[in-house]
This record gives sequence, structure tokens and C-alpha cells, in this order.
Amino acid sequence: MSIIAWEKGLCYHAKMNMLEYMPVSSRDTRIARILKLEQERQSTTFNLIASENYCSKDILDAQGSILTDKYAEGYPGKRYYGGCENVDAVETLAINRARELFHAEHANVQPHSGAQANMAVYAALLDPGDSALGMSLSHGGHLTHGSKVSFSGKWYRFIPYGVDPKTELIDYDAVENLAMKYRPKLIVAGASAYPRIIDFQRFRYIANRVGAKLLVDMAHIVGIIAAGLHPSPVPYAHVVTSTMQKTLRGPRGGFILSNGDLARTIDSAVFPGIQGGPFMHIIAAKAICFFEAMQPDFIDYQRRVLKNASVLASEFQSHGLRIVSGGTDNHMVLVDLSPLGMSGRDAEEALASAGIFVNRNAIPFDPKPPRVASGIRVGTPALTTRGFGANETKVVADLIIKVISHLGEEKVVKQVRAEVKQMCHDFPIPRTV
Ligand code: DSN
Repeated sequence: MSIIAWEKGLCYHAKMNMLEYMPVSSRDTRIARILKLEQERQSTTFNLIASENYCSKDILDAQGSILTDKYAEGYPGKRYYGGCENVDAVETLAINRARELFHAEHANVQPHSGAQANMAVYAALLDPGDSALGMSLSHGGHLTHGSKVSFSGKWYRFIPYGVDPKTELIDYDAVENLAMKYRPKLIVAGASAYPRIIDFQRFRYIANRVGAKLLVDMAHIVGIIAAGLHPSPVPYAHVVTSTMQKTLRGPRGGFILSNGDLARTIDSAVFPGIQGGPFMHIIAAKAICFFEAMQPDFIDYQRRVLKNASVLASEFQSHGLRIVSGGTDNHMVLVDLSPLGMSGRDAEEALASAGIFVNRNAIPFDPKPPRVASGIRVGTPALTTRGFGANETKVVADLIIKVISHLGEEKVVKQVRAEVKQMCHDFPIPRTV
């Protein structure tokens, strides 16, 4: 394929089983080339990063649509700009679909990201200096759940909770004790690297005991919840935040669900509290994403995501790897590499050279710093979108094991890279989902 084709704005992947067209800049050829390289990377490698996925072509198109040109500060019917009748219809659809999908009284679809959704909720429910409980980053929580390097840990007094050292499951008794001791105004449940079901009912019970509000950040498991395959936090939490781009397979962005009585407070915390004009092109893509998540095939997809994760966990275990918490209930597996004398960084880099992308991740009570980490987090949403089933996932597990058990062996890396490429060729990214 020549770069001339790119400069005309179209990319044709003759090697793929499908025609894949990708709009690119006709003038900025440097960016066009980089996009081409990224397309090549995504097409020919395994993506096992638990927070990534491949959205549909409809969602991609909406993100590149003319709605990007429209300012619409405010909310449907209450804007600060003229000409908002069409974007009002888009945002109303997105709101109604989010409410329907998750059985929520109120939805705000404007947060630009999950971090901004959390920021808005804190702005709505807390004053600077107020106390809150959040899961420690080093035990699987998220930066915005009170990490000292994030605004959340700088502006609010977050007290971290974690997992039991033996079971590696959330220690709900310890959470309750911390809540009784510190009487926080807010308890944050939810995680970025926790492979087990979270007991939202128990969290609400604890929140009630101390008169705290409960926020559930369901960003990682949102798609599984939408499919009814993980208990929903909506009946228990006062507020729920999420991203769109992980298991939900949507555009990048965030949203917030809440009880009706918090609707005005949440809305004004998002706009004008922490954001200006909403990204209407992204909100259109969010509406499409909610629509796609209501279709029966989405439930089937999520079942396969879960099945593939459990196949990964048991394959790893059968080869002697230690899996944090002994297994998985969701889309990810956390592998402790310390018994192999290897860091997460070493494994991540070796796997990347074979075309397999995962991320280094701290394991609970990790003695290594986060940039090195003792584990890797391995997720199945993206490869499942590609069409991988249990058989292919077993091969994926075997290839991962092959690379990490032959660290530094160039011949093995080459062999695995060739197998990865072939499987990617056989299972192209289905942008027609
Ligand atoms: N850091 C993202 C993840 O990979 O889980 C979430 O923000």
C-alpha cells in the first residue's frame, strides 16, 4: 500500500480478510503515517490490556462527526448557545438510554472521562478537607480514589482500605472498622485491578452505619453489569460513575448515574462546576454505545469475556503461575510473577516484543514500586471483541507462558510474534460490530 493512498484519505488493508477504511488527514502526512503505524500495531498484536477494547465503526464515526464543531454549554433545553436543537436530541437520547440500561433515576453523560466523573461527584458531595474511604491504589483501587499523587488525595482526606492478606479479597470488616473510626462523608467502592465480585450491598450497609454517601466507580466492570452478569451497584449506591471505553466498548469518556434527589447537585458539579462545553460528538457516540449494549448479542459478548478470563486464569494456574485471589469473576486476571523472580515490568516488556500487550500491575502488599511492580494485569475484552473463544484464549495463555518462561530468548520471541500475527490475521478487528 502506498502512502499516496493515505494522502487521499483512505487506507486499504489488502492483507486483512476485510476492507478496512480509515479516514486520515490529507495534508498532515506525518500524523497520517503515525495513524497508519498505530493501525498496523492494533491489527497485528494481541491487546490484553483490561481497560481497552475495540469500539464499533458506528461509534468511531460518531466521534469523527460534525458534532465536534458545536458548542452546547448547559443541558438539553437549557443551553447558553443557539442552534442546539439537534445536540439536545442527541444528549436526551444518551441520557434516556443510560437510565434505561442501568435502571437509574438520573444520568449525566457529559464527563469527559472517568476521572472527571469522580471529580464532579467529589465536588458535589464533599468540601475540601472532608474525609472519605477509597480502595488503595496498591490493592487495586484507582488514582482518583484518594491516591496522594491525584487531586483526590490532595484535596480530600482519603483513608485507604484494601484486601485481606490471605484471601486477597476486599476485607469488608476492616472497611467497616475504618468507617466507624473515621466517620467519612463518602465511601468509594470500585477498582481498577480487582478480579472479584464486589459486594455493593455490604458497602451500602457500612455507609448507612456512619451516615456516609456511597459512590461506586464501576468503570472496569460496567459492560458486565449492563449485561446482568455482575450485580449492579445502582440499587445500593447514591451515585455511580463509569467510563465508556472498557468492557462497555464505547468511546472514551465518562458518565454518572444517581438517585433523582441528587440530580441537580451532580449536574451543576459537572457543568459549570468542573467542565465547560460538552463534547457532543462523544455524547453521540455514548448514545450509540448504550444502544449497542442493549442488544442481545452484547450479553453473549460479555459471557464470552468472562469465560475467556476464567480460561486464562485456569491455564495460568495449571502452568504453576500464582493468580491473585486464586481466580477471577470478571474480565481480568492478576498474575503474581514474584515466585518466578521476575517483575511486572520485565514481563510487560518481553511480551510487548512478541506482540502481546498487557500492563505491569502492583499486586496487594507489593514490595516493588508501581513503575516496576510484581504482577501483570491481563484482560479479555478486546480479544473477545476480535472473536477469540476458549480455544484461542488457551493458545494466548500458552504463548504468554512461553515468553515469560524464556525471558530474553530471541528465537522464542520471534516464534511467538509469528503466531500472534497469524491469529490476528485470522481474527481481524471487526469494525462492523
Ligand atoms: N488506568 C485505567 C486502567 O487501565 O485501569 C483506568 O483509569
